[in-house]
Amino acid sequence: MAEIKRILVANRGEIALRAIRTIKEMGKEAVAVYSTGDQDAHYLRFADAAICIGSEKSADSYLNIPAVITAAEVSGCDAIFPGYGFLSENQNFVEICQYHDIIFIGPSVKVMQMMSDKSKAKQVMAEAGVPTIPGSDGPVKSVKEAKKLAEEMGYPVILKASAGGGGRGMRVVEEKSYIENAFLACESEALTAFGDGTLYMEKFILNPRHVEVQIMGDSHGNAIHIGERDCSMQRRHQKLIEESPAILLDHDQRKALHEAAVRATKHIGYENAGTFEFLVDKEKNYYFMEMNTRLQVEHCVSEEVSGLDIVEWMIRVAEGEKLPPQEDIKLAGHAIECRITAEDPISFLPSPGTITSWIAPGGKDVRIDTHASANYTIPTHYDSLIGKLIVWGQTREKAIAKMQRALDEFEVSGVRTTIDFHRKMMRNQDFRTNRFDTKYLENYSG
Ligand code: MV4
Repeated sequence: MAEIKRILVANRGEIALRAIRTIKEMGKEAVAVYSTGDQDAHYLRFADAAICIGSEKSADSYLNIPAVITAAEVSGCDAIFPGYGFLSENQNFVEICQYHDIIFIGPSVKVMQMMSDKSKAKQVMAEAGVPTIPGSDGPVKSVKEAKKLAEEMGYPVILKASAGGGGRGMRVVEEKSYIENAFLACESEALTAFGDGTLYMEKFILNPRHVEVQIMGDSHGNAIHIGERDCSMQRRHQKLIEESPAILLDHDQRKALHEAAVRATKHIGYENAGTFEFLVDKEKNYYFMEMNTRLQVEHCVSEEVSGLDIVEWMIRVAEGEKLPPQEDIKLAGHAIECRITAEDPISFLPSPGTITSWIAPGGKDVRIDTHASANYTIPTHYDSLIGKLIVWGQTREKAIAKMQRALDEFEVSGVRTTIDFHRKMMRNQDFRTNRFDTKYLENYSG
């Protein structure tokens, strides 16, 4: 048990603010870091100290390991909170933290490494008795091998880069005549993008749903789940709407999914917060897809249905505390999150600029996680997420009604935002009646 007193928040924007809030509530000190692009961000004032770590280019600041470590050292931090993106899944960074006696608030290098190799991760999950998508047993090493396997499995198949993930480095192959070109192109793209051309193959699941389970493990070997999230409403691998629970699952399917995720967490000795991503097919079969070894943007919907503060538990686990037992995690009601980005609500093209007015919704069970406000200029160097609107209701219908009401109150001028997209979606019959999958927004035109 090592009490953490001062935490460096190695991130920016809404997630930096989200972490600072919990750190302060825990009676600890928060040290923010910022790039020159974020020097006017108002959340920096909420931290106990703020240190400039470089220019607005991420590589010079938020991804600059020596700058981040130096900031932690000079400010006397005993731990680093990584958030999502940036250094959150950088194994080298975790090792360097260790070397400097700084606690990395996240999983061990060992499990990060295991899960970052997507082909290896699948094999480990199969070992743990978690269903995986039918496909190659490990990497596919040649065109010849790919042809033979695809023939046996039947088309369509999907080739995936072992070093990829999150939709990067994939190729769907519809039939035999495309396999050779697809394999060679996918291999060379993977080599360029990740420095590793290793590929594996799976049966291509048509129009799946994306369901993920929030898990946590502690240093005493305990593992719990905090329910699941449906993240099928996405566009070009960018999630737009997330909700918990995933209503497509019945009680028994949900229970089996949760148990598989907890089994997997224990099997790999996972410590801290993580997410197991699953594909769910038409017959409601679920298959492990990949694991995210970090806090995710959409963790808030799990917080709203469980009442837990996941960031608080990440810190407590890093201090060596035991997690509460599964029986104490009571999931209730329905939570929905709409991601608000500075993008055109129809084309989804970035809409940079200054927010001239910002009227945010409120009321019971309405949560807004944002670093934006009136007069805020959105820096162009980072992603376009300017906030998350999260609501809770006793039922999905009530949550949708609340989200609709909250979105109708939300007024942002100066930049275009996805608020209008979400307004339409809350009224969309397919969304309301749960008739959508991960392909839905590809064919959607408003
Ligand atoms: C698949 C698939 C269908 N079949 N694998 C996309 C993200 C990456 N984690 C894996 N992805 C997919 N893998 C098999 N065997 C379809 C996708 C996929 C997808 C998955 C989840 C959410 C949105 C998606 C959008 C397109 C493709």
